[in-house]
Amino acid sequence: MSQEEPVYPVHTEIQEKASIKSLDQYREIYQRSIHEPDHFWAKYAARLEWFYPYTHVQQCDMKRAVFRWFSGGKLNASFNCIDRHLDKLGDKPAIIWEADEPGSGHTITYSELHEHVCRAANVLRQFDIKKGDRVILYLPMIPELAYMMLACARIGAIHSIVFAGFSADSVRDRILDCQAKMVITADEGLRGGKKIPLKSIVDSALRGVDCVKSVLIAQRTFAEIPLVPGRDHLLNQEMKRQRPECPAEWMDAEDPLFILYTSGSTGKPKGLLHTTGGYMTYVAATHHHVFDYRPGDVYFCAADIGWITGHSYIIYGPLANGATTVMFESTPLYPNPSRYWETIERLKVNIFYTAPTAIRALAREGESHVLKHDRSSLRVLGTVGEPINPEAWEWYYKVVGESRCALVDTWWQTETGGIMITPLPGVTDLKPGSATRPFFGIQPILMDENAKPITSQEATGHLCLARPWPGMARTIYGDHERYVQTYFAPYPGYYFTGDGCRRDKDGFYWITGRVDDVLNVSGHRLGTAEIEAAINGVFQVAESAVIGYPHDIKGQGIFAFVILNTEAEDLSQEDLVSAIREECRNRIGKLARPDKILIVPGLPKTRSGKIMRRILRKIAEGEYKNLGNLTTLADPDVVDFIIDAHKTMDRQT
Ligand code: 7RM
Repeated sequence: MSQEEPVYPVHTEIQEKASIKSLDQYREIYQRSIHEPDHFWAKYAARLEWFYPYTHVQQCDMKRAVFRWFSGGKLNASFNCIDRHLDKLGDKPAIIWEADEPGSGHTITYSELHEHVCRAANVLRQFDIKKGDRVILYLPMIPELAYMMLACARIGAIHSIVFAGFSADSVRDRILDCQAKMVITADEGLRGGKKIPLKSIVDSALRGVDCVKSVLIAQRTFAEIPLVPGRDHLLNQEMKRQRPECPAEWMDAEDPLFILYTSGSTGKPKGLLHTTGGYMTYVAATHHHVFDYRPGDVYFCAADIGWITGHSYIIYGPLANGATTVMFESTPLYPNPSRYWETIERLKVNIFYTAPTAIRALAREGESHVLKHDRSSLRVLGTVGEPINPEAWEWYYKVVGESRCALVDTWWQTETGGIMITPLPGVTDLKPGSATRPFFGIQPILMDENAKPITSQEATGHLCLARPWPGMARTIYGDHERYVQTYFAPYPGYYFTGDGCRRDKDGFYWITGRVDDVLNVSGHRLGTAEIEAAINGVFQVAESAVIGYPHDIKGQGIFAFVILNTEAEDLSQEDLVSAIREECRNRIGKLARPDKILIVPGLPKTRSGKIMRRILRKIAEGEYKNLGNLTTLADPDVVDFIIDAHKTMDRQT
């Protein structure tokens, strides 16, 4: 018996003015995008300004994992985000910087953005940054981050942004992996009233590193910071000295735009490489249709630019479309749980995009914080990063959106560059918890256990994509073989997403979560192997196994099962737990600290030594029976020991 889910129909007022106005129109365009992809994507590429035309729309081969879009064509991402809007939109706000203290930020018009980015680009040149050089940006959510991204793009340097919550070790790993020549940081970050010593973290990260020749420092708090002579320079002083003009480099469509690191199923993060023409075409098209962006709208994506969501939907997509984009430095709870709604009221935000984890955290605080503020400007709400549970969806839709806004649950990945499965505001009837239907040109396929595409409408399987799209990452920087192995080897001829998925009788897609060893904690990707490596770095630890378990706010919490060294049990349980959490924080970052740590005498392993995580996941959920077939375990008794330990832990907490 299939249970009837509630369906929320499209709002006619939104539909009337939307760029795509009906399901029939969507279907017609979708069919064309699949049958004549070159014609379809050429139309969207034409929305950008090109310095020189491309020769082929695409030269792609899913079997060999070779992808080229619009190659031969020349363009510049920074020019497309700024210069081409100057005639008509020079005085229009490009970025509204919403600083940590409510209302203390400022607005940057397109002309001002042009001036800042040109000066910043000239600073990069002054420090010998050339086309193709890698620049690490380790910055908080301040305008300088936007300036430096666009400045890199302007001169053809490749930026790699490292989220400002990552540790010195993580920064160092990324610097070394891409052999960065420059690091740009700030004296301190400021978030929710708390300071983060970014410059000092960079100093630690750079110990023993010789590829980095210079460090530029933006001043956010004007804290006293020591400068290394010859290496460190204050960004602001350097920008002042430069001319406010800088020609945009002609980049090939397939020249790299940026590298962004993300976690995979091994201990080493992958540097996904995105290129210029296809990426820009894709983020501009999706930003326009998915958010039903209309000229004059104030658009607010609350993500951090350190993640792909911020790259594509705070900076490149919105600015390519000449939008006003809000850059938010603070947190949903600072100074109180009204922050988003107060900001939306003050800035008259029309489109708001955030993560399910934030919605759950705010729903818990009660609706009074929302109702206090006028949200009548809102038209479209969005979510991204993880599956949204129907309860949180309904709260967002009804309480925040007053049941009159469209709600787009957008599924996509760092690898995809832009939104892939999503409702469209004027098109899609909504079912809470479903990302609904594919965007134009995207063909989802569900695979069965035998690696065969499932042809029936209703199905559950591993989510693959059957066709290339312009926004896809082209490689893993410095490790093309890993790119091929991770994404194209599991299902030859298809891109494998790493997600599980269900398709219902209406053709709606429901993402069920990762099927590999990647966790999604508050919408952030973390590899279990990365966390295990950090835990194993604690002297007393012999071995560990990390799994995700359902968590009310974070979506997934981190559960670590830890075996101790027999000769090293000289720490109290409490000290050991804090040592492990501290190590995770130091090696990766705060977000990698386990929520639960359980010391166990052994782990459930097969005779070949593979940890059976399925058993650990059940025990973590308090499911001690129905653990499945245990006969393949090397030592079945270990399961009872772990269950006993877990029972004791549950009694204590
Ligand atoms: C944009 C982003 C990607 C992983 C992906 C999924 C999960 C993202 C949704 C979602 C269900 C969604 N990039 N995911 N969006 N799951 N519904 N709307 O988050 O590279 O950091 O993560 O996130 O598992 O594979 S990411």
